[in-house]
Amino acid sequence: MPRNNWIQMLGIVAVLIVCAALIPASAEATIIRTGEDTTIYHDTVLTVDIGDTLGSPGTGVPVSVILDNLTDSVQGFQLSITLSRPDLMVYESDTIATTCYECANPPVCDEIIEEACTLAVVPSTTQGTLVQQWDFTQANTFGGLNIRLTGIADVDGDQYPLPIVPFVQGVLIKVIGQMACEIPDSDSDRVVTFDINTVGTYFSDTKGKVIPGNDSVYYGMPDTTIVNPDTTLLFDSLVVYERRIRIQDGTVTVPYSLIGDVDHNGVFNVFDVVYLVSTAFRNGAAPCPFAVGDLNCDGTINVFDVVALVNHVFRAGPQPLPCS
Ligand SMILES: [Ca+2]
Ligand SMILES: [Ca+2]
Ligand SMILES: [Ca+2]
Repeated sequence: MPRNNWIQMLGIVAVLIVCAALIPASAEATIIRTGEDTTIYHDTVLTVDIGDTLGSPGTGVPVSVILDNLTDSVQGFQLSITLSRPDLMVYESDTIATTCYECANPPVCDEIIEEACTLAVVPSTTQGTLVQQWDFTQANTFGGLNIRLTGIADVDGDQYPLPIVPFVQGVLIKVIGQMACEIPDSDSDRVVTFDINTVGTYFSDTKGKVIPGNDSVYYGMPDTTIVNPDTTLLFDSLVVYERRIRIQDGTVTVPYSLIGDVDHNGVFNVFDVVYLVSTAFRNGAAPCPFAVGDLNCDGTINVFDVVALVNHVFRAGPQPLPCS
């Protein structure tokens, strides 16, 4: 080969080396998909958990709805719940005239419309909850078994109170379960289920958008293997992350009664005697169920039942037993 050709060749090689140095390494990376399977992972952005509590006959038991919002600020909510056992839990709701709030342009609630309406209101409390300061919260019932819990942080537009910011876990609202009185111990199925309906359950952010919104699904490619550094990226599969709300239903279980423990606190003491004296001599309300106060099993509550209870509480007499 002539000398000039050598110089020419060396020049070309030098230019190639310079060019290679100028090209970013990533420009040469190739992406190889080795699998076609699509894996769907659920990325929980908010959880609602009603939890499990005990409710003695005749009592009002606070049922807490626990909220854990992981990504979005919560400015409003609606929970639709169905109760499973009208024989164990009844809502003595009050019908009241009140103000209802509607979203003007759903799904973006840039304006809230106020209107007069009549509601059957279920006992509930926001005391000590995340929504204690909210402008509007309410629990309503439709036919006793279906209840709806609603709340809007700021109705009057004064930017107060602030929404529930992410990572603040706590009680959203407490609905008071009104336990039936006559739940005899012979009833073996003693569980009321609080079943949250996904249709009719919403959480909204500060712009009135539903959480999670339409932009809720995103795609990712984990399981990445770098086969040849800076050149080839290998993906096993396409992975889809779906943002979602996780909902945990709750229960209220009716504990079995102790005959004579008329206030259902698990111990026999002077307060049970006072309760029973009130029933026997002062037209006070009968215990729930009636049988826990009828210690001698004669179908009435009178001085003999009080004597039997006093005998057990103060004189180490035998513990009253269920009627056989
Ligand atoms: Ca306000
Ligand atoms: Ca007691
Ligand atoms: Ca009796």
